[in-house]
Amino acid sequence: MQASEGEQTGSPSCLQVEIDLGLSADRNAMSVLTETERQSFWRDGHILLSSVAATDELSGFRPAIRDASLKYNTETRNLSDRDTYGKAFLQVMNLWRHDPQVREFVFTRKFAQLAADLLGVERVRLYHDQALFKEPQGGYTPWHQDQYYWPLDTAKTITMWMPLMDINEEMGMLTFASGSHQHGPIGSVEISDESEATYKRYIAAHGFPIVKADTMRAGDATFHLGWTMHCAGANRSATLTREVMTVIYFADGARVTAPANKNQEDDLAVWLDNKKPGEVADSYLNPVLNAPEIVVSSR
Ligand SMILES: O=C(O)CCC(=O)C(=O)O
Repeated sequence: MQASEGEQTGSPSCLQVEIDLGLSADRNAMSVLTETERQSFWRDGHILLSSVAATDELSGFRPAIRDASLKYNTETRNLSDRDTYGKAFLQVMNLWRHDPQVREFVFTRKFAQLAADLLGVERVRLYHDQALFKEPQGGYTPWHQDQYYWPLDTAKTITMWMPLMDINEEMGMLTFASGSHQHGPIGSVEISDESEATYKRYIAAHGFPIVKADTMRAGDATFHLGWTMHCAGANRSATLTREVMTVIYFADGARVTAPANKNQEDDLAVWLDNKKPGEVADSYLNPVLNAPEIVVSSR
């Protein structure tokens, strides 16, 4: 994301909230956010929270996530043979279905409760998880809006983006156009050179502040809404892979919409078990993750 990084205006600091949730602490529901934090999230469309996972416990999950993403990765081309999206990261999804330890991580109730508290809803469901490993010298992640991909009738969708290692700006920091979610769907374009150009133009025209952290510790996390425009820089490290795990949630009760594009058709089949438009998105692939007991039904 060289061009775009050049465009970024200094580094306005993300709102940083000091909380230590710790993976092994009480998994019962608890509200840890203030109204001010929730309001800033809805104003900006994103928030950075410190120590969402305790470092020592996260380090226990890191090898499982790394091993599973290597095992299930299907990208075999050299970086130089890939398009812009392909260069951005190795993307391996729904690892919770393959590995019990990764499932424990993805099903961490506190992550889901934070997502629910930020959205201001009682319960959230899983859309999918994804490991996003940006290889050494991996390319930038073009500007985009996630919800372009999601056939859901709610804007109450949220991604938790958590580095599994300490990262700095040189390794591909997630970068937000603050307030851009308030404009809803713009451009209807998938992640690509075209989305980079389209959203960059739009962001410049509307003067959204560009916000990213300089550094993040392992276990810190950002949360962003589905319509928040965002991108990430290239990984300029010659040796280090940027290891990030994400979990996407949506408000319980959301219904499936008729797919608006081919990507939504694919998402409907793969992440929502081909529910029909109008049906509640509550398939076995979409358990409620902040309930006292997480129920995963089989098909
Ligand atoms: O990790 C990245 O480079 C981009 C992540 C992203 O776009 C997302 O999680 O929505």
